[in-house]
Amino acid sequence: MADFRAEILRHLTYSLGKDPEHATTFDWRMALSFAVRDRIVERWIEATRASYRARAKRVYYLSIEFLIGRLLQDAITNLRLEDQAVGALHELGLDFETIVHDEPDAALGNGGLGRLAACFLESLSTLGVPAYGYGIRYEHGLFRQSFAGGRQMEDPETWLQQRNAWEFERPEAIFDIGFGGSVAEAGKQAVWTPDECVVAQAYDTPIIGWQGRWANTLRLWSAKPVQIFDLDRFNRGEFVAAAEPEALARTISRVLYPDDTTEVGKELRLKQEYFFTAASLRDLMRRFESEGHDLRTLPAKVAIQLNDTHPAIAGPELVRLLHDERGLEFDDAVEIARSCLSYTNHTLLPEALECWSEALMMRLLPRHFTLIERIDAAHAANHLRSKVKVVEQGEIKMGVLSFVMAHKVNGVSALHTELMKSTVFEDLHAAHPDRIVNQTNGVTPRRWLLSANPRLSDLITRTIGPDWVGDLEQLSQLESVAGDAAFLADFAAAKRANKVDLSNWLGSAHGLRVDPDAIFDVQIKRIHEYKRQHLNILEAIALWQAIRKNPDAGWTPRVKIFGGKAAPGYFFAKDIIRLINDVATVLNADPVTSSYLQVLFLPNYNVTMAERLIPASDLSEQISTAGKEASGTGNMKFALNGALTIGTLDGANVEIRERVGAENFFLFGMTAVQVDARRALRDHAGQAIAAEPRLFAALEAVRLGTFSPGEPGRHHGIVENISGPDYFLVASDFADYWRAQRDVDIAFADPEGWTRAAALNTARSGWFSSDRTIRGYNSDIWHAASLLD
Ligand code: NBG
Repeated sequence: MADFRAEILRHLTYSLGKDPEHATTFDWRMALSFAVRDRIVERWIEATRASYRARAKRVYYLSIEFLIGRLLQDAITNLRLEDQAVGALHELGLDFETIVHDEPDAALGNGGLGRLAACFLESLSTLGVPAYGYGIRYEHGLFRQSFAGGRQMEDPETWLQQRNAWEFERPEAIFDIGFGGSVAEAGKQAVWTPDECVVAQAYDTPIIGWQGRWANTLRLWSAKPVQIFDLDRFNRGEFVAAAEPEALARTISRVLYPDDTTEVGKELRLKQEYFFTAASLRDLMRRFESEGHDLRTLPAKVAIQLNDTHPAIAGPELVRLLHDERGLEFDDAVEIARSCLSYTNHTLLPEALECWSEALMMRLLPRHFTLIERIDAAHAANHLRSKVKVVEQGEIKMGVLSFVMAHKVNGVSALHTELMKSTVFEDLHAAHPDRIVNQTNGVTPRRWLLSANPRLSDLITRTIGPDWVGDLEQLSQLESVAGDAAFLADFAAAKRANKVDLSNWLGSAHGLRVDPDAIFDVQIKRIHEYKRQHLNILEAIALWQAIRKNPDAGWTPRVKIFGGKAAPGYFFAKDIIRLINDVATVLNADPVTSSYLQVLFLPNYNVTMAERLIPASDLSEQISTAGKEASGTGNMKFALNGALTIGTLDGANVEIRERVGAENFFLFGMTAVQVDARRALRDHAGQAIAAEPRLFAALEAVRLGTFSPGEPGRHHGIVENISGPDYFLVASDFADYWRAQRDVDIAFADPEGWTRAAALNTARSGWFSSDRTIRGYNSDIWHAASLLD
C-alpha cells in the first residue's frame, strides 16, 4: 500500500507537475490512473511481445462504436488492486468513490452494439486471444441529454476536453487515406489516384483482462490534415481559409453519429466508415508483412470481424490491397479476403440495413465501386440460383456485400439467427447453407457483476469461492443454496442495500424521493418504437387510474424508472420521452397514488448509470415486439444481478427464459409468428382497444390532455399511432402485459418467493458471459489460439 501510495505521489509530481497541497480531484484521478496504468503497460508489452514471438493469429474487431464507459474502476478490478487503491487514497486523505466518479464516461457508441464491442475486448483479453479493436477516436461521443419541459435537449459531449489517462498517441502509426479522384488501368490491375487525402493517426488504449494476465489494444483512429495549414494564405491574412484543410480533415473523427438503428444517408458517414476501415487494414497488413509471411497465408494469421455493416467496405478494400497493390489474381484476392472476413448482423429492421447510392460510391471510392461490381458478378456467376445482388437499382446494399465477402455470418441470438435465415438473408442462406451461424451475445461479468455489484459479488464469493469471476458457469453452484433461508436473507439484504444506495443517489443527484421497499421496475435502453417504452407508460397510466379508483386495494408499491436517449432526428422517439415525462409530472404529484406508483425518467443514461441502476433493480423490462430485438444485452445484465424479467419471446429473452426457468420469468405477448399474423388483421389496434377498457381509458386520458393540460393535442401523434397503424402492436399486447404486471405485483408481495426466483436468475445466468460468446466466435469463426492456455 505504501508503495502504491508512493507511485500515486510520484505521478502527481512528475506526470502532472502538481504539489499535493494544490492538487484537484482531477489531478489525483490522473495520478491514480497513471499508477494503475503502469501495471497494465507492463502486461501489455509482454502480451504484444508474446504475440510476435508466437507469430500468432490475431483477431481484428472492426467496429464504428466502442462504448467503453469509464476505465479506472474496471482496470482496478481486473488488476485486483481495489484494496491497495482504496487504502492508499485513504492514507492520502482522499475518497476512492469521489476519484473514480470524476472520470468522464467514454460514450463512443450508441447502445448495445457498441457496448457489446467493449465487453468483447475485455473477454478477448481475459482469454488471452491476441486481438485488436479498431475504431474511431471521436472527439465528441454520444450527445449529452437533458430535459426541458419534458423534451429531450442535446448538447455536445466533451470527454476529451480533459487529458485522457488511458490512451497513447502514436505519431508514427499514420496512414494517408484517400477519397475521390480517378482510376487508371494498368494491365489487370488498376491504380487509384485519390484527389483528397486525410491522415489517420492511431491512439492506443490497453484493455486489461481479468487478473491482469493479458492485455490487448484498442486502436482508435483520429483524422488529421495532410498539411497542417496553408502558410501562404495565412501570410496573406486569410486566417480562416488557412485553417480550412485542417478543419475539413478533422470533421471525419469529430462526432459519433447519434444513430442506433436507422440509416444516416450522409456522405460524411461513408467517409468515416472507409477512413477507419482502410487505416485498420493497412495497419494489420503492415503487421502481417513485418513477420515475413507469404501473402497466401493471410487467413491463417488474420481474422477480421465486421461488427455490423459499417466496416463492410473492408471486403473491396482488402481485395484492392491484395489485387491492385500486391498483384494477386482477382479471384485469389477475393478468396483470401473472404477467408479472413466474417460479419455480424445486429438488426433485421429494414431501415437500418445500410445502402449507399451508386453515385456517391463512384464519386468517393471509384475503384471500390468497380471492385464491388466485379465481386457481385463473380458471385452471380458462381451461384446461378441466387437472385440477390449487391448493386441493385442504383444502390449498394452493404448487408449483401458483407455476406458475400464473409466466410461466416452470424446473428446475435438463436431467434435472431433463425429469422436472418428465413427473412433478410433467405436467398443468400439457400446459396450458402453453412455460412450463417449463431453467437448469442454475452456481457463481461467483471464489469457487470463483480465491479458494479460488490455486495452480491461478495456473497457469491463467500458461498462458492472466487473462481466464478473467470468462469461464470460456476454460478450454477448457487442453485443448491437457493432454498436456504440464510442465503436468501443475505441475497435480499444485498439487493435492499443496493436499492437504498440508489434511492440516496436519486435524492442527492436528482432531488427525487423513492421508497426502497417498492418494486424497482426499470427500462433502460435506446428509445425506439419497437422497444415499446410507450407500452410501459400506458400501463403506468392504467395502473394509476386503477389505484385512483380503489386506493385501498392493497397495491404493491412500484417505482418505474426509465433511461435512454432518442436519436436527435427520431421524432416519434422524442415524443415518447415527452409523454413519459409529462405522465411522471402528473402521477408523482398525485397524493392519492404517489405512495404506490412513481415514474422517473433519468436524464443522460449512459454506461455509468447502468452500473448504478442494474444492481438495484427488481424488474427488468424487455418488452419489444417479438422478432424486432436482435438480442439485447441489458436483459442479461439484469438477470445476472438478480432482477426478474418481464418480457416477450424476443431476442435473447428466449434463451434467458429457457435457462432461468419459465416460473422465474414473466412472459407475455405474441410470438414473432403471431405478430406477423396479427399485423395482417384489419384494424387490429381498434379491436384490441375495444376489447380492453383499461387501454381505452389510458389512451383517452392522453388524448384529452390529462398529462398536457393547456395543450391537449400534444400527444395526439402517439394516440393516433397506437389506435391506427400500430405497427409494433402496442395495443394488441397491452392486455397480456397488464396481466403479467399484476402477476409481478402478486409475486413481489411474497418476498421469500421473489428472492428465491431472483437468486435462481443469478445462479442460472452464467452462460451469458461474453467469455462464452468469445469462445464461440473463436471455435466457429476465428480459430485463433489463446496464448494463456
Ligand atoms: C443492436 C440490437 C440489440 C443487440 C445489439 C448487440 C444495433 C444495430 N443492434 O438487440 O438492437 O443486443 O445490437 O448485438 O444496434
